[in-house]
Amino acid sequence: MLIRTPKKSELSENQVTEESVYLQRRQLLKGMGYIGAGTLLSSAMSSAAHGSVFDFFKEKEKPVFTRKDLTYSIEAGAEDYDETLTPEAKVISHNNFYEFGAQKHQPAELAQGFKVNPWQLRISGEVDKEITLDYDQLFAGIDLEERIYRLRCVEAWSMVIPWVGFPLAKLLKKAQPNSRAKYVAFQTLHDPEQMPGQRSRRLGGGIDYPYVEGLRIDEAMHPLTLMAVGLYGKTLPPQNGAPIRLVVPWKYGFKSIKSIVGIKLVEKEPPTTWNMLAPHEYGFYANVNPEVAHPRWSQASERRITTGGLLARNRIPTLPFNGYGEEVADMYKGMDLRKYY
Ligand SMILES: Nc1nc2c(c(=O)[nH]1)N[C@H]1C(S)=C(S)[C@@H](COP(=O)(O)O)O[C@H]1N2
Ligand SMILES: [Mo]
Repeated sequence: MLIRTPKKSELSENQVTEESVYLQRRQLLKGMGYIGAGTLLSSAMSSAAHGSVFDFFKEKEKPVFTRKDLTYSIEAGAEDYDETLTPEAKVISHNNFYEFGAQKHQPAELAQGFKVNPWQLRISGEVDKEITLDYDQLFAGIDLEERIYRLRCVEAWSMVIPWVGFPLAKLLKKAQPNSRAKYVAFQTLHDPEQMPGQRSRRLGGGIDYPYVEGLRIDEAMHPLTLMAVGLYGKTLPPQNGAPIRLVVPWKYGFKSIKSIVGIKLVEKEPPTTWNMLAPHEYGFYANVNPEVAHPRWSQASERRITTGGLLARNRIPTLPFNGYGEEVADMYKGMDLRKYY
């Protein structure tokens, strides 16, 4: 087990409980190889000391992955990841999800009533086969994997999160993109009744909703590009983008759009929310790049959120492509990354 666990003295009891339960499960998975997702999930849900946010799932929603035909595998490579995981309590309480408020603590509070079932995700545009997936079809026939990724927000903080999900490529291939499909556009749910930030410009940070994002087709098809339906071995909490969200680990966090209802294959570069809001500050590519400063702050280093609390402000250098350069840098060969920021 190469995952580094923080010293117990650095953690609150609550965090130790959650992480040790989680790490034990990983050990179990590693020993047994593949394991049924249902078994894993139900034992996790009863034994871990969840905060109140998980009452949402206990009471109102069944976990997404309880289907017996699914396998839940640890992606090769994740085991070698020598980083401290950000405690689950932090991952689910320090969020950017402006539809539920622009302050970090607001989504965990204001997203608790969020209904994710029924849900529909539609894949359309330049495809041979348009698809509409219902809540229980979101990963039909696709094995779930665990991927431990760094998440680097453009605001210069970062986390290390164990996601549960599958490569976006597997979903796109089902829709059979045609030769005109050069970009992929994504859209978050637009439901002002459920999302208070969409009713109030102040709460929603001045964004014109729905939140939209986009990738070039090669980025979308890259094996690191993930559709996440869970984290820490459990169903994705609403504040983290339930029931399904994108995770693009080499790009700034705002590319990783949450609670997706639409994926459209298109010919031209699609508009993206933060670029429309402040084009000189946020580009379409948004690859993590310590050498290109945000107009208002440096991107050379980041605050790694580990144990939380004011004393745990770990400043670490930011890596090009967030440390995933070996896998992704080739896609940007010959491009001026200062121009295409
Ligand atoms: N729909 C939507 N998706 C979003 C956002 C948002 O406000 N709305 N915030 C983004 C930003 S800035 C970041 S850093 C990540 C944060 O993901 P997390 O809360 O799961 O850590 O989500 C991204 N996806
Ligand atoms: Mo972010």
